[in-house]
Formats: sequence, structure tokens, C-alpha cells
Amino acid sequence: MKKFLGGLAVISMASLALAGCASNPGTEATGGDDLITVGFAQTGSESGWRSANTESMKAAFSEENGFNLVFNAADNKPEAQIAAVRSFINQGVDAIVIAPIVVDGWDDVLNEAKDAGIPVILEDRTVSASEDLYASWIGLDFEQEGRTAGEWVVENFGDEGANLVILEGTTGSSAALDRATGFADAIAGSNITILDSQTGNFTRADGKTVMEGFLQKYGSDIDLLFAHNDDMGLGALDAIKAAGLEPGVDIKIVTIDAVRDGMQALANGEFNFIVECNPILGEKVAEVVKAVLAGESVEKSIIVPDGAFTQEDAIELLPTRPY
Ligand code: GYE
Repeated sequence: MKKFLGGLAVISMASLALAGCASNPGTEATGGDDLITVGFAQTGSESGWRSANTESMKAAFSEENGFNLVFNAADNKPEAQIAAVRSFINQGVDAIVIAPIVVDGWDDVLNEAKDAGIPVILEDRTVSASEDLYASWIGLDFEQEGRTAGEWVVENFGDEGANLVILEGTTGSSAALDRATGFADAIAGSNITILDSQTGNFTRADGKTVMEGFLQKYGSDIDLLFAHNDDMGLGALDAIKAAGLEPGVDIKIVTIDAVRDGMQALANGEFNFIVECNPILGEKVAEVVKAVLAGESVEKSIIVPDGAFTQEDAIELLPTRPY
């Protein structure tokens, strides 16, 4: 909780600083010429986290704040996302922001942006390409999120042992890769048995379908579910109930994100633990874009801190949860 509040403080100070700029925009507010044109290549709209992230980005990259935002959502298709970035380069935008769907495949287009003199800033997920090809990354410690989830599992079920199934996020995304690494680290050497682990693409629909498959195969042998995000966990709730089992009781559930619907499920006792992943990155990203364009030096990686929540936390926080 301490960590969580600290994170909020960092963000709100950044927002205040930006609000300060926006309240005195001079002639930039309406004059198209003075606006900074930013192309933003979003992954798609797979989850509640993603909606909150998109909203945060659109609010921060407003005309009022001095930006002309060109928004693209790639429906979680890596080729479509690369095509969007290429089109931003052709349009001659001032800066490009990418929430990369997958880690690999970025070298060519990032080199093209570099050759065109257009700075690239990453938000949310990372890439495997060289750090020289982007100015900064603003995101979360996904490996730590996975580790926190795994530590909770070991703490609560390590002694008696438990059978676990995993719903993974988008294959090849840094969020899924790093969460899997951190989780595996934390449960290594414990009594936890992984029955199965498959991708549910970070969506409710696929979370439900994959959980149905797990339940058909392993039935009530499943003690625990770790879902890489709330949405897949929420989809799995339907499958668990349809199988005549009680989520949160017959099958304990730990997820990542802590969006409102996830926190509601936690408050209801259908989820048992949620590791936070903060989607409100817009103000910070906008601040970094402005700094980069002003020629200031910026940190190569900027990590926004996350917390973790129990049922009691969820009940307390839900009324004021902003997303
Ligand atoms: O956890 C999931 C979203 O990359 C952190 O992507 C993000 C993840 C988030 O679809 O809900």
C-alpha cells in the first residue's frame, strides 16, 4: 500500500506540472502550426487496462496541452502496428509513441524513424531492439508484478501444495513474457504444480474459452488460477460458474491490473488477490515527449510503481477507483 501511494504521488506531481503548462498555453491552444504532432500506435482495445491507458494518453496529448494526436489502434496485429508507425513516419509527425504489441520485429521501422529524425518514445511494453533506437520507455515492472503474484501463491498455498492453471497474455508481448518469468521465479522449488498454461490474449472472451478447456481437462483438480490480467480472469469466472464451481472458493484466483471490474470481483470474493498495473501513463509520456523535443536529456527507462490488493483493500478503494 505504501508503494502504491508513493506511485500515485509521483504521477499527480507530474500532472500538476503539466496542468501548469496547459493553463497558460499562449497562442498554441488553437493555432494548428504550433501544436506538436504525435503519432501514437496503441496495441488495440483488448482490456479494461487498455481502455484506461488510451483515455489517459488522449487526455494528456490534448490540443489544450499543445498536441495534435494522431491515434492508431492496431487490433493487436503486430504487422498493422508496424504499418501504422511507418505511416506516421511518412506523414512527418514530430514524435512517435508506441505501446508495442510484441517485443520482436521492431529494428527496421525504428531505424527508419531514426533516419527520418523522428524520436520514438515507448510506453507500457518494451521491445527487444537496441536502446539506441528509442529515446525513452515509460512503463511498469512486469517481472516484479509476476513475482508478487507468485509470492502470494507460495505464501498461501506453498505448504499444503496446489494445482495451478495459467492464462497468459498476448504471446510475445513483454507484459506476458516478463510476468511469466517473475511468477516462475517466485514459485520455483515450491509445492505448486502447474497443470497447464496457455494464452488467452489478454481478453475476456479468450480467457473464458481457454478456462473452459482447462476445466474440461482437469475438472475440480484445479485449485488455483493465475491470469496475466483481470479481463482473462473475469472471462474465466463465467467458465468456472458454468462448471458448477465457486470462483474464489473452489478455485482461488490471482490476477494483474486492478481495473475497476477486477477490483469489484476482488471485493465480491470471486478473485482473491490482484497485483496492480497502473495504466495512467499519459501525463508522464507527454512530459517526456516534450523534453525529448526540447533536446533535454531524459531517462532511458522510467518505471511507474505498482501496489497489490487484498479483498479488504478492494472494498476500501472501489468507491474512489478512477478506472
Ligand atoms: O496488463 C493488459 C493489457 O501491457 C500492461 O496489456 C499491459 C497489459 C495489461 O491488455 O490488461
